[in-house]
Amino acid sequence: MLQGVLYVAAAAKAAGHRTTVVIADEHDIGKYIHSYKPDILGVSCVSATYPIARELLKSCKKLYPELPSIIGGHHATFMYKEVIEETGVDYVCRGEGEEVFVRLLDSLSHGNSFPAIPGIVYYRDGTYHNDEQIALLEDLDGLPLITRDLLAPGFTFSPKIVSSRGCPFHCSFCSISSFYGGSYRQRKVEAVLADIRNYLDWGFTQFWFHDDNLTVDVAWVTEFCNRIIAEGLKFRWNCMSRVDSIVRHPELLALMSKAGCSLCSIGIESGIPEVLERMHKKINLQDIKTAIKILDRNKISHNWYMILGSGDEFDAPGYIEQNIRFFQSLHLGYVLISILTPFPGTELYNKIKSEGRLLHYKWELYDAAHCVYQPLGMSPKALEAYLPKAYLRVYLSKGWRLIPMLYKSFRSKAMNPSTIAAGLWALIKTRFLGKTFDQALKKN
Ligand code: B12
Ligand code: SF4
Repeated sequence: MLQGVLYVAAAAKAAGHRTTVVIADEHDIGKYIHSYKPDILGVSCVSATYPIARELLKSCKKLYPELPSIIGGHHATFMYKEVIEETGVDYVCRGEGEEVFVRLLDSLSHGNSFPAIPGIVYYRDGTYHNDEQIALLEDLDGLPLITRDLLAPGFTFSPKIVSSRGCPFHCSFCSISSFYGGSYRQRKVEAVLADIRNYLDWGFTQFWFHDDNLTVDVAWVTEFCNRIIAEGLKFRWNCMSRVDSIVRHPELLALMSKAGCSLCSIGIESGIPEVLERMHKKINLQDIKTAIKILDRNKISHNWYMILGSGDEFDAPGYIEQNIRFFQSLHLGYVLISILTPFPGTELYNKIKSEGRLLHYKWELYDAAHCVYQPLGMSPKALEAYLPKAYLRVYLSKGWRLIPMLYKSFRSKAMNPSTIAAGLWALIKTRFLGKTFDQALKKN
């Protein structure tokens, strides 16, 4: 369940509206519309799942022409013109939806279907209205609590924590900085702890931080951890961090471990210094090795992201091999390997598009398992073929160390065996059974 839509639903509920969140496609949305009789249909997606959202919106427009609809998320924010044109959706939410969606509901309830709300885009009389800016919240402390009752019965609820939004870095393949206009905003420690206490009261003991980069503000994390320890709050938590923060602040990792952090997910992306430089990653190979030692020393499991491809002349077999060899050489935890994908809103997308090297707009293939651009030094298929090979080589290079690593992670609940099994099954379906990403996500 995408967290963003839950936040939007929670904000609408807090403003006095009735909301229900479901996971649906064009085939089963009808039954929810019949049961809940909504006044508006809100949809969320990323690029890879946009085709599901598109078919759903198109079929709803046909079957329920009077039902207004709105879509949000990163893909819709950057591709709003195409999205409106292809789906017939009434509104696109560009940016954060909590405030602007509630303002739209108010306008609709007063009979105004074409309000001037920056970020709520609609097409009328040959013009896109309200599309000049991406809506951002001024203050994250007013964020509502995500509660189980937002979901329709039968959907599983696992609470996530968002303590900040945005990131001060500008990695070329990531849409965070353009989505949040380069801003980084935090909630107060007390507000985050209040969410956590609520979830603990309901019996949850394990949380994922959905922050893009939890360790941006060392003072914030230090205060947060000290409060957890002082109040004796018992729970495990996982987060996303960066190599440079870990190396610069090893003492912070020791404190995070003491406060229950069991897993850090970190983007290494490449083992080639020039590629890291061009990605604006701002990390170096020595620091990667040091960060791993610090995490191991503090008994925090680690999960590393690796990207095959660079978008420039480093897209050649020799460099891909060099990249894989670097990952094989590391004393690693989990490794998640992606094919470089130019997502809308990123510097990479603009570059590849302006060079005429985007192969197509089959968004279901923008799943980081397919190559959707023309590499300079090899074929797209040859780059894709490295994905299963890289997985095998990187994991087999760990040999027997894989067994204690898996055992430790399962015991500490840093990794859930069923999530790993589902991930592997989706990988097998996309890579070896010829399924697209959205087909792989479906149960049958
Ligand atoms: C956590 C996360 C995941 C988790 C999701 C778990 C979950 N249950 O949500 C996992 C690991 C599963 C995941 C998977 C993937 N992810 Co991801 N993920 C994220 C991450 C880091 C946080 C998401 C989040 O909770 N954000 C916080 C919420 C509050 O923000 P939000 O979702 O944008 O929602 C706000 C607005 O967009 C808007 N909004 C959103 N929907 C709607 C709907 C309506 C009606 C309205 C009005 C407004 C609205 O209002 C919301 C509240 O402000 C984001 C980065 C980010 N900061 O968003 C990447 C991100 C969303 N993921 C991304 C990608 C590419 C993927 C994968 C395709 C990667 C892959 N190789 O498989 C898959 C796709 C999975 C899928 N089927 O959707 C990209 C999307 C880019 C794109 N254009 O597609 C992002 C932006 C990362 C990036 N830097 O590029 N992801
Ligand atoms: S990849 Fe991570 S560090 Fe880089 S801009 Fe995105 S969120 Fe920030």
